[in-house]
Amino acid sequence: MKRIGVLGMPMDLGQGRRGVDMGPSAIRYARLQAVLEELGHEVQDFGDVDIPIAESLRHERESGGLSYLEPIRRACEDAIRGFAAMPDDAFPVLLGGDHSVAMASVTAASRGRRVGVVWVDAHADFNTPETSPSGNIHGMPLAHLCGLGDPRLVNLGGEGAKVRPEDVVLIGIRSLDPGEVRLLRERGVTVYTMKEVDTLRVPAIAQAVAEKFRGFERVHVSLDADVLDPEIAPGVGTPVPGGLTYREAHLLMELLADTGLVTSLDLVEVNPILDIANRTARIMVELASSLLGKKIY
Ligand code: 4U7
Ligand code: MN
Ligand code: MN
Ligand code: MN
Repeated sequence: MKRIGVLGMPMDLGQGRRGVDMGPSAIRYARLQAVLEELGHEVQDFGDVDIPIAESLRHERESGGLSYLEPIRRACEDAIRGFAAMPDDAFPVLLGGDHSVAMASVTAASRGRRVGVVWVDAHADFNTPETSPSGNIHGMPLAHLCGLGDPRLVNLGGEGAKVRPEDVVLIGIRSLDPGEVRLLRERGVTVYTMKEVDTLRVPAIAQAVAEKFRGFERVHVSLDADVLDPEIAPGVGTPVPGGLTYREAHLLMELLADTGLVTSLDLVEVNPILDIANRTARIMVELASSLLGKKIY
């Protein structure tokens, strides 16, 4: 039994398409709390962090090539305080919102300690303001967590990097910008693209993750809905064909659960406006239940 703390960040300022701010509602509507309680967990929902709507922020749109940097930074600081209000033994689950919100959850997970990060995504989110082709902060959270990029984001929740690049594993990758490729190689991040998913298969990758993070007190899983194939998860703003199948995604979560190492989770990038009958939110809830110990037999 885990004590699960849910926090919503209805954030859409990190990217250009409206609707992803409704992700937390869609995931709750897909019965996240009930599903996790049925597994025997105690679940407390801490509600949503207050996030201003884009229309009210026209004056803060641009900041050195980055869209909405200041309001995103403020929301992340608020969320970090929200996580700090959870009990010490809680397993935090963050509901996004676009992926910029992971700067808050991973910072909260680290709290000065070493944290392993499993970033399950079609994208690496390893752009800096210099390498980003879009200026969208949802393409940059992992780089900033590793200490690269704009100091206002790097120093969220405290000075400096929160994660060592060598403590990051990316899974499901199939869309990288040229600057990201260079930075990922230079910093020694472990990258399992879809090619590795196809050739090594999920069990070997999960095994490698377990070995890499053995002995870690903190392992954070950041699950971007666009890692799934858009055929099964259409409700995302940046779909890329050729993603994880339904079973590959579940198996990955089941095997990560078996490691017993995971201590926090993000469910991000669900965009209900682009979805079909809340399908994407429902899969994300199912995946959360696999990661949190659902057993068939
Ligand atoms: B997501 C992109 F250019 N790399 O930086 C960018 F392709 O959180 C996409 O993974 C980022 O959904 C996608 O804007 C961010 C683009
Ligand atoms: Mn992402
Ligand atoms: Mn993505
Ligand atoms: Mn996306």
